[in-house]
Amino acid sequence: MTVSVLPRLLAASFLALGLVCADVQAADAAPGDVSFSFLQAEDAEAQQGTTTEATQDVDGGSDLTSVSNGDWIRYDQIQFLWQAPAMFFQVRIASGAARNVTGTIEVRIDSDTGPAIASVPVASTGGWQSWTTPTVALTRTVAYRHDVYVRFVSAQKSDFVNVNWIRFL
Ligand SMILES: [Ca+2]
Repeated sequence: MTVSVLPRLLAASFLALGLVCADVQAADAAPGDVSFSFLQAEDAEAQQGTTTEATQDVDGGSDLTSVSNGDWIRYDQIQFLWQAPAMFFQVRIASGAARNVTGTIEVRIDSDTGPAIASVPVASTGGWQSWTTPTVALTRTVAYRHDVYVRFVSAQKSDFVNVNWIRFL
């Protein structure tokens, strides 16, 4: 993973410097953000069922919390560069869920009813502020502009995950 992701990150960062300048460093997600920048979970354009709180993660700011089955967030018109189509989905998560509580983070583009292009299984990370960063391969590469839907799925009713940010690599 590291061997394949690193050159892509460098290439994507290089392209970004020329194409979008200071936008890449922006802390807040906004419509038209670039897919490999940090898309803050609390700054999604739309959401259902979630709230935000101050995070204890290393970069500070806020995280998305009170996340349970059926909740979702949406980002509008995210730019996936055609020069470096996204191959991976990365999400910064923490979970203090009980041992019998698990869930999945599902990613879709353009519609929230199509096939998921990424699925991240979630179980307790040891605490609601014990952060980890799983990375999964997309089922296909993604380029150009798309709305991004992130849906939270669980067979249990309990909250199962906190999310600080997402990005695509
Ligand atoms: Ca955040």
